[in-house]
Amino acid sequence: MEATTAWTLEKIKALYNQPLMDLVYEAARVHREHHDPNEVQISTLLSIKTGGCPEDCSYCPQAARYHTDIEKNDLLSVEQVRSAALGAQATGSSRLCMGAAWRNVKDDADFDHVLDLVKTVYDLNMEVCCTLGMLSENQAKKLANAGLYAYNHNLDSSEDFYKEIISTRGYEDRLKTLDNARKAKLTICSGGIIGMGESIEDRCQMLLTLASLKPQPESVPINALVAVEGTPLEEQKPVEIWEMVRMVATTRIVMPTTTVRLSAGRTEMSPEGQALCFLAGAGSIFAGAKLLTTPNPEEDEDNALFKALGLQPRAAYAKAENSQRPELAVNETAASEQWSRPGHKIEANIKYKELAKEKRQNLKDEQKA
Ligand code: SAM
Ligand code: DTB
Ligand code: SF4
Repeated sequence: MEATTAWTLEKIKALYNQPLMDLVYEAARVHREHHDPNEVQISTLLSIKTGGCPEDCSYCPQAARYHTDIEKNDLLSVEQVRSAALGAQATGSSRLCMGAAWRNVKDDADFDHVLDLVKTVYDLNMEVCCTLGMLSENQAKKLANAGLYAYNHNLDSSEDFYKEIISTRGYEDRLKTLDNARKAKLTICSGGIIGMGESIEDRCQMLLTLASLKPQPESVPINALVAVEGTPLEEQKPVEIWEMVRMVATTRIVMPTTTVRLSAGRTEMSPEGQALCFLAGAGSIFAGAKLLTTPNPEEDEDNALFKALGLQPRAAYAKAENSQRPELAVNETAASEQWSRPGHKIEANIKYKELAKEKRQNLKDEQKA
């Protein structure tokens, strides 16, 4: 099935609800048509400004109005970010996603500082992603010029259910920000959370909205709710692995070229459960012992899993041909050859980064001309 399929809610629900083996088989087939099934993109999250957020997202430990046990932090310095990025890169991450507990981006000194942070990570030849809340087209352009590659802004659920979990902003605001990011030619990372009490229909409706974006998002994170004490959703039961597999597989089928990211909630998943998600089309994870404020599997655990499954890390910019910035793409075959020797990933990454740097320099020169 092509990315151009006209999906409807009924079609997506039928996919989601079919016998699991049929669903996984179909998803794995689509995955192999568009992606290397033995490759995983590793992304590291870094909270650059933690806690104290004015919004009321019911799931979020960083909302100021809930009493959660998190350590609040002002914006991290350039040096703190550079050192975190280098650490992430040395362990195989090709992307750094910087998150701020903001409702929206403001045109102030803090935003100028974030632009410096983006430049810093870009100069390390990593894909740079930010998640900073709502932003204008002009702000998106400034981020793109600083070297931002992707903007993460989740729809979280269906428009109907969204009203139940957040009252301080609307679904339209989310869509508007995605549009602003698109206008700045950023790639889009947008997905959602399951396990908040939403129905299967809500999940499928969210997938329909994402799949109807033109073009579809380059990456879609699927989070399982981390029920944090002190938030209104603290009592939610953990999501069953079968729900996660169904959500990943359905996402895979309705957005065939997208990278589906297994996001929050992996600490509750067994290695076998995660393997089933990779089979069903997940092609990326967030690595590192911490997500933004909550725990994530340790690096050793993930490495053991990748080794057991024979998964290789994906190099930075290897999927740029699927994005709005095809000029950044580096030959994928060359990339996978470089990554094909286990134990040589850092050396390979250096060679690969040289290629990517050259491409980006060309792009900058073109922009100046
Ligand atoms: N403030 C910005 C925003 O809301 O867009 C960026 C940071 S916010 C923490 C990024 C995303 O993290 C949210 O959209 C949500 O999908 C996810 N998230 C937050 N808390 C979560 C939780 N407890 N469990 C799962 N996902 C969560
Ligand atoms: C996404 O979809 N999940 C990540 C990232 N995008 C920003 C965030 C997960 C946060 C989980 C709760 C926490 O650690 O605070
Ligand atoms: Fe703020 Fe983002 Fe958390 Fe909502 S999800 S409370 S906007 S940090």
